[in-house]
Amino acid sequence: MPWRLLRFAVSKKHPEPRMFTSHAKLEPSYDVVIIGAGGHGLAAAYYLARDHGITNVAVLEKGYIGGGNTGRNTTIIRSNYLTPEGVKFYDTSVQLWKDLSTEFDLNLFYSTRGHYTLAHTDSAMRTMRWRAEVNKHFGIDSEVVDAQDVQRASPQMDLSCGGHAPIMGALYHAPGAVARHDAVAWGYGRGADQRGVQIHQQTAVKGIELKGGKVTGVHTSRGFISTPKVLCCVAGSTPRVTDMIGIRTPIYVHPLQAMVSEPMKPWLDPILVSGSLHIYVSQSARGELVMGASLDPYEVQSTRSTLDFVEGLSAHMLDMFPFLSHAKVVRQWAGMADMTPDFAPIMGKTPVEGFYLDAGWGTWGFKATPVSGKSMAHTVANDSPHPLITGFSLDRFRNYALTGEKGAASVGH
Ligand code: PYC
Repeated sequence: MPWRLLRFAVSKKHPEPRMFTSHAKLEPSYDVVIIGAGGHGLAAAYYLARDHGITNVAVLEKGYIGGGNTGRNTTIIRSNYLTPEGVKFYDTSVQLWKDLSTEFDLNLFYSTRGHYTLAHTDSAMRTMRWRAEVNKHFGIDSEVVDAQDVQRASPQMDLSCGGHAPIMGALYHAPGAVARHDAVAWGYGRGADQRGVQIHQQTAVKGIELKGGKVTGVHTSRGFISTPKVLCCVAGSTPRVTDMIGIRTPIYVHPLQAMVSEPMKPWLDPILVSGSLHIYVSQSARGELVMGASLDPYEVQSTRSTLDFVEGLSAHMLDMFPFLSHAKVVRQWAGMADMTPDFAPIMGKTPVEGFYLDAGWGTWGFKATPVSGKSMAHTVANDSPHPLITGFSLDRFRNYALTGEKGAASVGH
């Protein structure tokens, strides 16, 4: 390393600015406590401060910021959903995503690539047409394309997929994008911190205090905090928190695994998804193929990853791209997906006054980070659900009014 650079790096005159402040202690009370410093919790804190002037907020994180599903997903952003509720919600998110790097003055590597959901059967083609029609109705750029269009977008692909699952066509969604996931947590965290929000890492929630059916405080590993409002944004740990106050949700938790290849020269421009081959793949800015598959087929609250997963996903990747047979896998990991029966999230108020839920993000939470933060901040500040999330309320399960989004899930289930 050149001496001049080293001297600069070790000089006390040029300290590296921290992304956010480390607070030595918790305050005795806050206006709002947010559980979970992933993208959703930090985004809600940011918009509470920026849009509603509520800054006496603590974000509590039992680990480190962005260490849960925010840092464990495959970073796909899209709005080609199936229900009107889903399409409007995720389209708002895509619009917010586009300006975030400028707003944070932090490069999120937001990269619009185009997103192909491949169809290998007649029934998949029918679902793609259905999605395309709903999308167009709401002004979203989606269309059904044929197999030759897919081949032009990805000339390296074996369209017969090893002969098991020939590609018939795809839903093409031009706005489909990827972004750098950990930077999203840092951007929201820094923005919230600059506006007075306190972020407390290594602070686990042990219990929630209720009086007369209302939230009055939170017991943490570092002491008690009083607060009238708690927002829970903990993805796969949701049942642990809702159990603390006796709220029942239909959430079930399955691991979702992912892996990356060694870096390669850029060759894969679009994002490709196949529900039949259980693949989604994109190439990151540093050249790695970022790949994922279906949920693990059993309920378990764990982030261990398995050889079985690498073997299964690699086999399907080779069906599509046989030339990758010598490519190395360099990392694998897992997140905990909080699944709902209708594949839509659970957002809003709950039967406990002052307890708000942002959950049920299953395998689709990263892309919703900006809009979930904005709409949950509105909901908490006004104690009333934001209009974009009324289709995602917890009581839809009691009222048999589901928001069936399964046909738009990228992952085969
Ligand atoms: O919903 O786009 C998605 C997705 C990608 C990977 C898992 N889910």
